[in-house]
Amino acid sequence: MRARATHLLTRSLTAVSLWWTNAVVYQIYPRSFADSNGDGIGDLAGIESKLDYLVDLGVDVLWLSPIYRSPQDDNGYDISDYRDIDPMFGTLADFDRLLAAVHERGMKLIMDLVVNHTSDEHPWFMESRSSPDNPKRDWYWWRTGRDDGPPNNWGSIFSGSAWEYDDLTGEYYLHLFTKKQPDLNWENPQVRQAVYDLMNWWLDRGVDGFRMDVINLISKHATLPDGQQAPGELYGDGSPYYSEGPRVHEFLQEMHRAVFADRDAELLTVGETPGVSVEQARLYTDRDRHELDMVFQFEHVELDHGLGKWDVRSLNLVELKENLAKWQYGLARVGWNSLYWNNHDQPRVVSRYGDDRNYWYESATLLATVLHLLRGTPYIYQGEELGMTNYPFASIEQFQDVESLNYYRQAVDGMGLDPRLVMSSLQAMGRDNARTPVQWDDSAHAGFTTGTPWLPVNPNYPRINAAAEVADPESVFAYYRSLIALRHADPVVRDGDFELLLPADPDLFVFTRTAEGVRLLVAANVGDDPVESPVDLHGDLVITNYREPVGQVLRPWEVRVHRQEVTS
Ligand code: TEU
Ligand code: CA
Repeated sequence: MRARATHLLTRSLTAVSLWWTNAVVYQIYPRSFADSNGDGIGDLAGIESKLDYLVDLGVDVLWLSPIYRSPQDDNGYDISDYRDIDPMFGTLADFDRLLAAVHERGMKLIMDLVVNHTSDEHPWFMESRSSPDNPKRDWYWWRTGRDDGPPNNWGSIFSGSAWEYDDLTGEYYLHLFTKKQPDLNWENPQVRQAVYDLMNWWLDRGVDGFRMDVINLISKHATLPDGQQAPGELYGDGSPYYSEGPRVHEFLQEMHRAVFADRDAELLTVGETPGVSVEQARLYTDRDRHELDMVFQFEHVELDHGLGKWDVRSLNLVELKENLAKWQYGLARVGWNSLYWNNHDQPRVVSRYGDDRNYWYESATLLATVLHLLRGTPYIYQGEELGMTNYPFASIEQFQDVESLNYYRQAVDGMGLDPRLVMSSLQAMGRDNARTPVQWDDSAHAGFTTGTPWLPVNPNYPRINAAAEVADPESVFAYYRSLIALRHADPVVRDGDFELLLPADPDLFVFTRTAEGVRLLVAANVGDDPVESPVDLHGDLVITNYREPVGQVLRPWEVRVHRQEVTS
């Protein structure tokens, strides 16, 4: 009897203290969300004007992509002042007003913490580069060259070398991303303390936590050795020496002590950890290690990568099911999953893994259902709840994202690839697909701005827009609202044990969630042909994306969730 009582107590403590296990997070990319002053760029006042829309959707937490002062080389992921708002978004007073309005509505707000690197226009870097004996020289990774070239062969994640020569002092500095994003040296305790101070500054201001940008890259192997360089490759792969580095867990536990341990507010931390494995994710999210609440892993959004992001191949459903199940089983007892298809770096999932031409509504809602019925915390990216699609890019001139432009130059000019081939990769996978303005209504520029949007609005906005969908009980928006309500109402959605059925079936994604004598059966037909379900589809129909079920047949992109009593 005692064991059960302890178990129930633990579960109830879990339910209370880990509020975010039952929450849905909504990511806002501010520059593309809503423009209040007609300059064509989204801003804080624009966000504030849409809070009631988000309350109607039912989300619990808002994650804002960076709004700090920035030269915008990487759309704000290059920060030059962590304690100020970039004027294009507004002021600190605007932020305080937005935060109060979010809290008044019972929602929380987390900031995007980018501390693997700063902007090269941050005062810290300006001082560091000024002379080799500047007190902040060691706040970044400076090295002398080798054989008239960079200190090692690492390539930047955004193409080119990961090193930039600075003729002011005749040395190179490390930048895993653009040359305007120099990497901070986390080996230096002064750097770590400066980061903890700015985190405390924002928490003292009332924010409810952080999404932490590439937080698994902050610990480098201090000797910075060359990486493997395949024949024909322009650069070596340094990731074994900067990803999941030797001190990353030490740093995160130190951060927890310095920033979170003594706070009784209900906070949320989610680390963006490209390349992380399930085993490593358990270390990051194990409650007993006091590091992070959850992490974003990337395996399920790299299943269509061939030799890399730009070598696009079609998705294999069996691989997807196997991968999602691995993460469900892997974090079932220790840690917690984040659940996402979309963000500001990924193409729109209805275009990528769905069918945005022939089964737009059905595939958008099927993908939403299979994700939101998994165990973990779902993240909705702005416009995903409307079924927004990739943009029909036709020429390189239409792209704005530095990652895409750098890749195009390196591929075409540096490697002599066919521009048409490179363009097809960018059209499928370019980050600008996720960054076109949110489509609010069918007025000019979809109601995003009264000016000229910084990036064109998708021409399908007359059909796909919030005004039309909020009013339509059979819209993608209405479906997302029902999924969120289901998560809030049904404890089995949060707690239920996951089991994958029919793992080898090439068309059906079928799994169950079981807890407290109840089983939810999720059955999805991921394709264009009707399929007779080999699993008996019985029990109360909880949610579905077709009007009426037809026996045991799942029609194209049909998904059903049945509730069953568990007798055994
Ligand atoms: O992205 C980190 C990351 O893994 C990128 O390589 C991203 O996944 C890639 O663009 C996908 O092809 C984070 C931010 O989310 C991204 O917007 C920033 O550009 C990057 O870090 C640098 O801050
Ligand atoms: Ca604006």
